[in-house]
Amino acid sequence: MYKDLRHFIDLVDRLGALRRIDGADARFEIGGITEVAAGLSDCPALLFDRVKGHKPGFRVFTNATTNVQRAALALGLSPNLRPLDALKAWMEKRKSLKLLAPVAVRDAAFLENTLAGSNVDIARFPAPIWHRNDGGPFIGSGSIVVMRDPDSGWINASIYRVQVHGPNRVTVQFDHGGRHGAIIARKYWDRGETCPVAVVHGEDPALFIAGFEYLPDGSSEYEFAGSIKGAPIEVCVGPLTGLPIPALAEIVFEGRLLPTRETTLPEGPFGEFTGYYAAEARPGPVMEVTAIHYRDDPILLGSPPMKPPRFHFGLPFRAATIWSNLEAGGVTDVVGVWQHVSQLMTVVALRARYDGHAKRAGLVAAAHSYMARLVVVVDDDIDPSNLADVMWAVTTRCEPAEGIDIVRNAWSSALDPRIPPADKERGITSHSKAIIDACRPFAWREKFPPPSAISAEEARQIEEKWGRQIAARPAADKN
Ligand SMILES: Cc1cc2nc3c(=O)[nH]c(=O)nc-3n(C[C@H](O)[C@H](O)[C@H](O)COP(=O)(O)O)c2cc1C
Ligand SMILES: [Mn+2]
Repeated sequence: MYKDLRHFIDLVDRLGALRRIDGADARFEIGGITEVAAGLSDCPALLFDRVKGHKPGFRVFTNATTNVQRAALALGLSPNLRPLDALKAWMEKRKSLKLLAPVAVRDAAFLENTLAGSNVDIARFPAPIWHRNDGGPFIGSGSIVVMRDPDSGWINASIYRVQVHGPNRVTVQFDHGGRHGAIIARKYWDRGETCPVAVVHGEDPALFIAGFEYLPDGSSEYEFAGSIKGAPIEVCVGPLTGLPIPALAEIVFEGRLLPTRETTLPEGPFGEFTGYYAAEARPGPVMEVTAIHYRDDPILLGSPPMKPPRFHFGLPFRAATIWSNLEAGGVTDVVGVWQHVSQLMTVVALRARYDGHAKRAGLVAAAHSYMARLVVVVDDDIDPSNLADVMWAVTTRCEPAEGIDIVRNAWSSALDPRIPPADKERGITSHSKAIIDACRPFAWREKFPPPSAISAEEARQIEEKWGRQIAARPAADKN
């Protein structure tokens, strides 16, 4: 298992999946190159150095986990698993994870360099303007924000975007008041205090994953990341905030989050994972950065939201959670769950055993599908990770007049581009979901026309025997 982000980058390099890019501009170019690379079928990871106007060695790493192989690597799974097998392996590993408390160490790599007081200057670091109409540079696109609950002492460390506003000022964006970071900050503010906070950039990939997971309040992302790795996260006390900070992190901001009653700055707009700008600039909570610590030749982990199907994670982690929810709820015979279009569509594959089984699965999956308007249930001969296969089932096994149900006022978000502006102004953040039953109708499934294609097993045998000849191109292919 990798030790930190640098080690992970080495492993990616050894897989042949790393591209080094020198001389790009943090203004639009790093974002543009990241987006183009993420659209390629092999979707390489990128390490930017010699960023225009910045010291050599001050680097940005993007597309860290955007394909199946690197998402598996970050989870400590074999990078050679096929997509659905990798997701299943994660679902099973996740179920059996034992939370591992972090361990305190005295010395931290991030303390190699410190800028404090009037020397704090965020502009030293190449913070990209990721998309053309963003409100400014975002140094935190995949960075974790660390806070301590003042009542219980619980440490929360999850991902919220961080926009740069000046040499020592950033904003932190909480999507809604239920975010753990928002709940904790409010407790300090309600007592008339500022909230101690650390923003950790260039964190361990296991922390990047943990920062995205929905964990119950009181449960620390540090513990979850430690359990992914099978070794506790090493933390060192931040000299200014007293917060425990991952010792091998690349860049650390320490400071205080100011009460929004007194101080805000316009946050956003920011290109979202739906492929749109969901909102204009809005007042956001301000962090005053009182110290910056960084390793020699620091690496910023950047993970800009991009137009689907590009997504931060090449394995749809939340499909693994839905799969577990189905099992925990007693829905048997689920053989796969996947999400397409950057989480905006959920597919469940199962072996239907009784009438209503598929709909039961569809309803549970819909309940847990954040922002997804489409939930599809398919038979077990369909690979849910293969969108072409899924659409074949939808177009041949589902009679729309019978097989599509609409659930209204269901879970979405203010980021949803299709909620009318007037509704959003009234506080509406829900939408409707179509549950598409694309399984063979249960009552006459035995009479359903049999598929004509060869089985997956036969296909593999043919591949083995004839594969080289199929793949060979004629030597004189002039067309
Ligand atoms: C790359 C990335 C960027 C994210 N940006 C934000 C953000 O700006 N604001 C937000 O509220 N959630 C954001 N999220 C989602 C949260 O990190 C995620 O829902 C997490 O579970 C919230 O943690 P919490 O339950 O501790 O609040 C982002 C997730 C990822 C992977
Ligand atoms: Mn949390």
